[in-house]
Amino acid sequence: MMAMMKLAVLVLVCAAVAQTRADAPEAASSESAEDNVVLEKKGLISRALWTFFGGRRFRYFSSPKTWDEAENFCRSIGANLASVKNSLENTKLLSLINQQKANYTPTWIGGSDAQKNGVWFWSDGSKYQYTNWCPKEPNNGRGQQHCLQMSYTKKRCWDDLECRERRPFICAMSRWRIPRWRIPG
Ligand SMILES: [Ca+2]
Ligand SMILES: [Ca+2]
Repeated sequence: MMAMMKLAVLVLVCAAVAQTRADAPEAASSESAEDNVVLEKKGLISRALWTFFGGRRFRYFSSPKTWDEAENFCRSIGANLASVKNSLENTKLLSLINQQKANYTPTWIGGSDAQKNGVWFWSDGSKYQYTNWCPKEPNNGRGQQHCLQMSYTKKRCWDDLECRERRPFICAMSRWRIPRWRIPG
């Protein structure tokens, strides 16, 4: 009899745990669904507006910003300025730029050597490996060029440029996250 009661208690406890586990994700998702609606209204996180390839989503934003402003903007929607892992990705990003602007306008991506000149990193923390620098770039012009623009010159290669210059930019997100922080106006 005692054994039966213990078993019954155990079953109840298990059921309660299972119920709690089932509730938790639901509560979280309904909360983020509200954020989702706000963001979607602003057209920022509608999946249709992002291009999926190589396990990430990419989007070109045409309004020119400084590199820092662009990176902050990307972060505010759960992304970073795009890193580029290989030549295929580089080509895909160029086609994104060209879809929006027929003339392959120079565009910020996430490379920077602002911390130590000549030591480049990606703002999303991924490994800096593939490069597509233009001939004689990066030249750190006037000792002040620490941010990476792509689609530079007719060769559509990479150049280092003063970070305060304003360029369109490409954000990339590795996972589809629902941002919970404030969206920039
Ligand atoms: Ca530099
Ligand atoms: Ca340069």
